[in-house]
Amino acid sequence: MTQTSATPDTDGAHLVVEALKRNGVSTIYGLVGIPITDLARLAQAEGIRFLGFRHESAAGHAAAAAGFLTGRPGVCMTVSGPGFLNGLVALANATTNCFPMIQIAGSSDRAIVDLGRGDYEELDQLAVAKTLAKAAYRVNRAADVGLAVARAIRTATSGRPGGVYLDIPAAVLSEVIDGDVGAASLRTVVDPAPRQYPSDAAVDRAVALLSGAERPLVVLGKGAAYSRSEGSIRRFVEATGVPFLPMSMAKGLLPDDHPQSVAAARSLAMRQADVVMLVGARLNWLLAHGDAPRWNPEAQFIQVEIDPTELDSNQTIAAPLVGDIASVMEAVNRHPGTARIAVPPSWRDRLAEKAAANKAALSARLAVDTDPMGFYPALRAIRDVLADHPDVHLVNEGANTLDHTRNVIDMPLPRHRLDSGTWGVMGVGLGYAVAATVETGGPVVAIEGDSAFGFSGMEMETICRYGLPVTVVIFNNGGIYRGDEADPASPDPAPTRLLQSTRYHVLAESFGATGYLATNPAELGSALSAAIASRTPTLINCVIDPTDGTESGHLTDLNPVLNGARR
Ligand code: OXT
Ligand code: ADP
Ligand code: MG
Repeated sequence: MTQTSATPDTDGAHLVVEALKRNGVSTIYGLVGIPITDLARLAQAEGIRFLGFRHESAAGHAAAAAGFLTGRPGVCMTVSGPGFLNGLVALANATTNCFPMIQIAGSSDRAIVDLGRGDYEELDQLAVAKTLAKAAYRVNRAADVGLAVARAIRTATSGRPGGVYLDIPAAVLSEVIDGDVGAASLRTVVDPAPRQYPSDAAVDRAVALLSGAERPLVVLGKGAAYSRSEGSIRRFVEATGVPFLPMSMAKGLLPDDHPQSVAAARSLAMRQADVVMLVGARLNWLLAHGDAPRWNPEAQFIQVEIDPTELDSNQTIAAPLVGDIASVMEAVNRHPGTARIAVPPSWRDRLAEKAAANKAALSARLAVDTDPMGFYPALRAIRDVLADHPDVHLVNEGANTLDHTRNVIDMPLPRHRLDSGTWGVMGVGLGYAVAATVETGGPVVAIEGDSAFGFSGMEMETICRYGLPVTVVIFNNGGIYRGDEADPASPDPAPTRLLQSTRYHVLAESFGATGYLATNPAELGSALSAAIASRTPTLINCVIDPTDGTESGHLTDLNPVLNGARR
C-alpha cells in the first residue's frame, strides 16, 4: 500500500494491541501458535503482559478470574480450531458465572472455511461461539478492530457480565492500512458498565415487604462480591439486623465470623425464612430453585439483580429490585422505611442456636486425628495457618475437597475465594490461581482434589516459569470422591480410582517448585506456613485417607443410582 500520510502504515495486529492498551488491558492470558504468535510478541513488546499457558482452558479460566477480581474483562488469546475450542470451556463458564471475559482467537481463511475446502484448523468458530458466549463478533477489516474491541468490552462488562468471543481472521491481522485511518478508528469505551438505578416504587415495595417480615433473610451471592458493594451491604445488614447467608464465592463479602452470618444454619434459615432478599444470587440448583421443602413454601422473595429476565425464573419475585447492586443497596439504605426494619429476637436466637450446634459438631470433627489423615484434620491444619494470612486468595475445587474446605475455612475478605462456581466445574484451579496473584500481587493457596488438580496440573510449570507465589495443596485420596473403590468384575481399576502413589510433589519439583509430602496435620501446617512465607511456587502432596469421602461430596442426591453399577 502506498503511504498517504505522515504516519506510517499499520496493520490489524498493531491495531488490536493499541485498542486493548487504550482500554486499559494490561494482561493477556493465552497460548500462541498460528496465527497469533506475532500478535502475542507484539503485545509483550508494547507493554502488555502476556502470560503463556500450557492449555487454553487454563488460560481462559485465568482471564475469567481476572474479570471477576477486577470488574474489567479478562482477555484470553488462542489460536484457531482446537485452541479456540479449548478456550471455549472457559468462555462458556465465565458466561455462566457472569464474569466479564473476552476470548480473542485467530481464525482461518474465510473463503476456504465457508466452502468447506479444508483449511488449516478449519472451523466456523463464530457460529460455534455464538451458542456458548454472551456475544460473538468477527472483525473482517483491520479498520474495524477498534470498534470490535470496544464492542467486546462494552458487551462483556455491561448489564449481566459474561464472555464475549472476538474472531480475528489471520488475513485481518496482517492487513495493512493507512496509519492515520487506523489511529482514527481506535476508540476508548466510556463508562463500560453504567450504573442502573432502581425505581422508587421498586424500593418502596421491597422495603415494605422487609418491614413486615417476621423471619427475614439476606442471601449474598457472587454477583454481590463482583459488584464491590460490600460497604453498602454491610450498612444495610448491620442497620437492620437481618441475618445473611453467603453463597460460596460471597464468603468474605462480610467476614465469615460476622455475628449475623447464618452460614452454619443454612438449612434452617432456608426452611423458615418468610422474606428472602437475594442480592446477586440466582435461585438455581445451588439454592434448590427456591423450592419446598428446602425453602419455606410461603416465603416471599426480593431479588436485587441487574438482569430482569432472571426474575421469576424459578419462584415468583414479589419485589424485583432491578439495577446494579451498588445503586440498589444505596437506595435501600436511603429509604426512610429501612430504619423501621426490625428482626424479632426469637428468629435471631433460633438461628444462632442452630449455628452454634453445627459449629460445635464441626469443631468436634476437626479435633479428631486419624491415621491415615482425614479431610477434617488436614483442614484444621490449613485453617490454623490461613488464620494468620487473611490476604491469601483461596482457590478451591474437587468434590469432598470443595465442600469440606468451603465450610471449614472462614474467609475474612471479599473476593478472596474462587471456586468451581455455578457449573461445579473441574479445571479452573491453576488458571484461577495464576490470575489471582497476577491481578492482586498477593499470595494464593489452591486447595485441590487429586482429580481436580489433574485437569490443569501442567500449569504448575506456568506458575514456576513466572515465579508466582502460589501454593497448591493436593488432597490426595487416590480418586474421584474416594480412592478405595474396587471392581471385582473387571481387571481394570474402578472408574473413580486414581493412583494415590503419585508423587505430585516430585512432579512439581521437576518444574522447579518446592515440593512437600504431608501425611499428618503437623507436616501439613509447617509446609503451608513455609510455602506462604517463601512466596515461591510450592506444591504440597497431602495424603488423605482413601476411604474418607462420599460420592460427589455434598451432591450425593444428584447422582442417578443404576442397578448393577455399584458392587
Ligand atoms: O444447615 P445444615 O444443618 O444443613 O448444615 C449445613 C451448614 O449449615 C453447615 N455449615 C457449617 N457448620 C459449621 N460451621 C460452618 N462454618 C459451616 N458452614 C456450613 O454445613 C452443612 C452443609 O453446608 P453446605 O455444604 O453449605 O450445605 P449443603 O446444603 O450441602 O450445600 C448445598 C450446595 C449445593 C450449595 C453446596 O453443596 C455446594 O455449593 N456445592 C457445590 C458442589 C459442587 O459444585 N461440586 C463439584 C462438582 S461434583 C462432580 O461434578 C465432580 N466431577 C465431575 C466433573 C466435573 N465437575 N467437571 C468436569 C469438567 N469434569 C468432570 C469430578 C471429576 S467432582 C470431580 C472430582 C472429584 O474428585 P477430587 O479428587 O477432585 O475431589 P475429592 O472428592 O475430594 O476426592
Ligand atoms: P451465586 O452462585 O453466588 O449464588 P450467581 O452467579 O447465581 O451467584 O448470581 C449472580 C447474579 O448476580 C447474576 O444473576 C448476575 O446477573 C447478578 N449480577 C452480577 N453483577 C451484578 C451487578 N453489578 N448488579 C446486580 N446484579 C449483578
Ligand atoms: Mg480425590
